[in-house]
Amino acid sequence: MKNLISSSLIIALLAGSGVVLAGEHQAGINHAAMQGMEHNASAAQAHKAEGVVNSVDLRNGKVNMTHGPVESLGWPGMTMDFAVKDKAILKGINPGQKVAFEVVKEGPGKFYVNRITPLK
Ligand SMILES: [Cu+2]
Repeated sequence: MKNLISSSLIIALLAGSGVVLAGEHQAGINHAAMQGMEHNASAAQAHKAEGVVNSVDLRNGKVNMTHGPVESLGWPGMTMDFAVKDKAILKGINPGQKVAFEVVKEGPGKFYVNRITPLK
C-alpha cells in the first residue's frame, strides 16, 4: 500500500513535468484507434444472400436486386438498390441474372455489396 501511494505520488510529480505522461497519452490514443479498427472489422461481416438482378449501374456503382431473406441481417426479401465499393465486381453482371452476393454493413442503415457472382 505504501508503495502504491508513493508511486502514484511520483506519477503525479512526473505529470507535473509533462514529459513521461505525454508519451503514455500517445499510447492511449493509439490503443483507442486500434480498438476502433477491430470494431470496424467485426462490423464488416459479410452477409450472404441470393437474388435476381434488375438493373446494373456500372457508372455509379449500383445494382438493383430482388433478393430473398437475409437472415443474418434480419431482412425480409425485397427489391432494393445496393451500392458497391468496387465497381469492377459488377462487370459481367446483367439484368435477369440470378446471383449470390454478400452484403457488408458499413454503418447504421448503410450497406454495400462486396461480392456478387452469377448462379446457374
Ligand atoms: Cu433489401
